[in-house]
Formats: sequence, structure tokens, C-alpha cells
Amino acid sequence: MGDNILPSALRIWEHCEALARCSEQEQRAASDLVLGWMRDAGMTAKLDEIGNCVGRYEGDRPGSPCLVLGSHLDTVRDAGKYDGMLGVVAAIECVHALNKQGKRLPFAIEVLGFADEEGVRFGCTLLGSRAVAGTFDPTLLEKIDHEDVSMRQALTDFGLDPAQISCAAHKRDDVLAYAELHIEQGPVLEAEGLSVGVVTAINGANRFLIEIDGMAGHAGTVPMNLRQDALAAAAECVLAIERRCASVPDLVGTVGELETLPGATNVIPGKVLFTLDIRSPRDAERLAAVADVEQAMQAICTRRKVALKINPTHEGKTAACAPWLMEQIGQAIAAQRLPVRELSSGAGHDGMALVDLTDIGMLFVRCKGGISHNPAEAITLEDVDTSARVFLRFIENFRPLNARS
Ligand code: HGY
Ligand code: MN
Ligand code: MN
Repeated sequence: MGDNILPSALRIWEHCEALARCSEQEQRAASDLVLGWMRDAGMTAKLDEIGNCVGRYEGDRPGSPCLVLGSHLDTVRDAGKYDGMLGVVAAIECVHALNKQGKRLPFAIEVLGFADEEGVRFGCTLLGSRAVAGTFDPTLLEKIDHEDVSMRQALTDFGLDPAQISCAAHKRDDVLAYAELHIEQGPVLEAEGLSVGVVTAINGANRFLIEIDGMAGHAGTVPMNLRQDALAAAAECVLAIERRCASVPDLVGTVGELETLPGATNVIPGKVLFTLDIRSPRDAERLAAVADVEQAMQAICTRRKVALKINPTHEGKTAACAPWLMEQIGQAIAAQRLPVRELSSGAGHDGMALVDLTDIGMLFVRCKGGISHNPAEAITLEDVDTSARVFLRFIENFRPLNARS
């Protein structure tokens, strides 16, 4: 590595703490923090048309194609401090170290802090990264949140112009690759005593909003055999999903949200809404499971004389990481005299969208107990230091595919 200005693990740690103090309502405050850190690192920085934070560090020739780094700045409800944020602040810190050395590489670097990867508010994910990849679906602008606010209105309220979202798209020729540092959110690295790993692929996923319409009724008067109980039907569906998805290794199925209406002790539930998330490393297996689950739910609802509506809200095929990027990330790990462990990602990431624009690579960082999407999410300062050094080495030694002879 150059005259050794290393990324500061402590600054990365503190920046994650600062973002963690921003609540759900403070996206502007979080964006302002990130844009400020980008500028401190020697980057130009702005919010793009969908609300991504975009920092740019020119190469040795202005306007060169760029290596895109980054991750997402949004989280799930009641989340941890590192899912997404770590990747953004670590990338900024790597540029900070380059800038401190006055170092310019033969390519530009863009650091992106993506808006809305998780899809918590509107149920559809990868919004910021899809806008960058040029694949954002404008019909999603009509999606509404739990307060009946449309995505279009929410973007306008945030000071953005939804009609300009297509301007956030990057041109394929302007991007050399995308690389993301992210916590593993699983137990493999910790179980093997490893601090970092190279991602091989991001598992594909289908998400749905399921509606079951039965008949609300008096809890005291309707005999059991005459009920059209939407919640009892949903409960049977949930167990059918669990049974089918437990039948195949690496296949997972989750019902994360469930709402019962009208929601009163003495009323038989007339309507139930629940979410469904099915994933697998193998697309054919995921799609077979989706078909089987749909068939099973339909049979349950027909038998119980309730109506079933299956609303797809997201589909992402398995996104393979590019072998040439895996090799360069692996070389950066090996240069730190660490074992190179390759593993797939059960969690979804922005690379599932960026893969439509450019080749993708990911560096995983160990997290305690593999816990994530939970305030107990935890990493060590030592692993922050190790992963940031690996990431900086990857960046400094990055060779675009066409430059490799
Ligand atoms: O759902 C996921 O896997 C990611 O955290 N968005
Ligand atoms: Mn997440
Ligand atoms: Mn994430």
C-alpha cells in the first residue's frame, strides 16, 4: 500500500454511530451527514434525483470512467447500525485515505449511499440502485405507504422531482464495476473464525402481499363449522409456507408482516394481509417453491371458503458476482495474509440492481452471531479495520476488466 495512510476504523465506527442516531424521520439529516463526510474526503457530493447520496473522487484524468462503491443508507424497522451504513462510510473512508495521500487513480471513484434498498415504506426494494442502473419502474411512484402517502408525494415532499428520476441512471461505459462492503448478516464467517469473505452470488427473491378475505362475524354466535375465518386460513397458509420452504436446503420462506382486520377480540377476522418472502441461490428452485406455495394457499382458501389474492411486490433473480472482481477482492484479502473464503449471500443487496448496469463484487465482514435486522447487530473495531484495509487495497490495485492483459 502507498505511503501508508490507512482508513481510520475509528472514524468509520463513529460515523455508523452518528447515522444510527438518525431516526426514521431524519433522512435529510442522515443524507446531510453523509454528503458532508464525502466532501471532507475530497469528493464532490450531491443528492441525485431519487435521493441517493452521490460522492465522486476524480481519477488522474477528469471525467474518467468510475469504480462505483457503496451500499444503502436506509434500514428495516428497529434495525442494527451496520446493515448498509457500514458499506457507505467504509467506502468514504477509503477515499479519505487516498485523498490524504493526494493519490489519484487511473479511474474515478463514485461512492453511492442508496436510498430505500429495504423496501420498508412502499414494499418494493432496490429503488435507489435501480434508478442508478436505469431500471427504475415509474409505475411504482403510485405505490402508497401505511398512511396512504404515495411514493411520488413522498419524493416531492423530500424536495425531489419524480419526473427527473431517469437522470440518476449511469451510462454503462461510464462505470467500470460495482463493489460493496457489507456485513455478512449470517453465521458462516464467525463460525470459521474469519473476519472477511468474498461473495459469490446474491440469492434471488420473490416478495408478495397476500390478501385473504373471509367474513367478519360475531365471535360468540357463529358456530365453528359456519365460519369463514380469514386468520385461521392465513395461519394454515403460514405453516404450509414453512413446510414447503424447509423441504429444500438453502430455500427460505418468511412471513414478516401480518395484519388482521377489523382486529377486535370479539370479531371473527374478516380480512388478513400478510407479506411473503421466498429466496434461494437457485432460481429454478425459488420459482418452483413460489408455484407450490401459491397452489397450497389456493387449496386452503378454497376449502375454507375464503378469497385469496396474491400481489407480487418484488422479484430479483440470483445475481452472480463477477469472477474477475471476486479474484481481485480475494487478492486484497490474501495480501493481508488472511484466508480467502468464498460464500453466497442469503440477504439481498443493491448489487441485484447494479448487475443490470455493470459487473458486481462484494466483500463480507463478520458480524456477531450472524445477527442482523435487529438492534443486537454487532461487529468489532478490529474487523472494521481489517475489512477497510482490504477494501482500500482492492481499490488501489483495481484493474478494469478491459485493462487486464
Ligand atoms: O431483505 C434483504 O435481504 C435485504 O436486507 N434488503
Ligand atoms: Mn437489510
Ligand atoms: Mn443490506
